[in-house]
Amino acid sequence: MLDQFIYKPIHSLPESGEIASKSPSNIALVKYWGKKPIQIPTNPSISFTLTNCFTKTNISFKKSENFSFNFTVKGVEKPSFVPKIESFLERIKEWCPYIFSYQIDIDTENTFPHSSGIASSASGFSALALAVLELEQKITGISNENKYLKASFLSRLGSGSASRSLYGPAAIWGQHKNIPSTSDQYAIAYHDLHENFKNYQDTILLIDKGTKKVSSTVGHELMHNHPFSKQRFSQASSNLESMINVLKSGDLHKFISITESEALTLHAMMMTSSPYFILMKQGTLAAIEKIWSFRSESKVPLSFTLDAGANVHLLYPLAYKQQVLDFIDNELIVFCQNQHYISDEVGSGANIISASYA
Ligand code: 2P0
Repeated sequence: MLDQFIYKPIHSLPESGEIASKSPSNIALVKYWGKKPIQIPTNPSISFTLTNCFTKTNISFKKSENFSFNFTVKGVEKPSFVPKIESFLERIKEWCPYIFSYQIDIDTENTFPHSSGIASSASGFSALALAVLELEQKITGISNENKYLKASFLSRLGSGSASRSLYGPAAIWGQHKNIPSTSDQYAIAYHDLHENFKNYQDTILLIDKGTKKVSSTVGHELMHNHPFSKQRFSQASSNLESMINVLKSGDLHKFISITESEALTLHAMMMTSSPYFILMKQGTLAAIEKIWSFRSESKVPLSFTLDAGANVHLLYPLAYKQQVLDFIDNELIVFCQNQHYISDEVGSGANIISASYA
């Protein structure tokens, strides 16, 4: 099944070059929570790809007898990120041996504030993987379709949710017996969106900007021997199927109920694991209650979802944007640290900004 990702050079390696890529973050509607080695999900997931929260990555490379890499964020060295990138490069070595013929400088930049509580691993690894695949395309002439598929496969080896960031407007990762072409190895694009979901909005309330209390690695591990894991994995599979029907039909009522149930279930899993965690803050709960009252009074189809943290993602159709922004300013902003929230919307995935070779 992975034969399609085997490296088959037909041209010689460029002496040097520079590639810039960008890739957005994504927000899961049906959540990935639990994995097996190496980065194989224990249930399938689907996410909306975002637009404004993205990582821009620049790689410049020069042929060298000895492989080395240097990692910077906006030109400043970040030693704390190096081990993760090192292990990523080690994992992709058998699939992309050519990178070890170079000395590589990787510089990266996020549009969302670092330590805003928004994970940069999804956008970061997918931007890096796509830049690497751009070089591979130069050497092998693979198709654009395979370039994105392999970039998704490599991204997964860096961070599971990163596999979904390559494509918009939505992406499915993880094998599902009733959904053709799905795979545990990589994500596939999902395009069949009803008009209601075109340009769907995601406004992110930054309730707690601190670093995550539970790393995703630890979080996924909590699903091993979890008393409810079996039920959870089968629930996620069935929610994915229902969600796809909803995305096609435009049933906003059902969208709200699946999305919110998924968010609360993710947190319920963490509250019932051993050890247990509560990642919501008081502001998270207060915001959820306000959202429910607002929805019931205004009939605006506003829903929320959560990542593995305290921040609240508000999801709603573009047509209600002003009404929701007024609601945020009047009632929700008090729960945001430094009154900070991020306005985002569904987007089209990762792309190459520039590439030059010598
Ligand atoms: C998701 N999350 O589906 C779920 C929902 C957070 C909550 O995937 O260990 O950073 O790098 O594979 O992808 C966050 O976990 O985990 C995540 P790794 P990742 O988006």
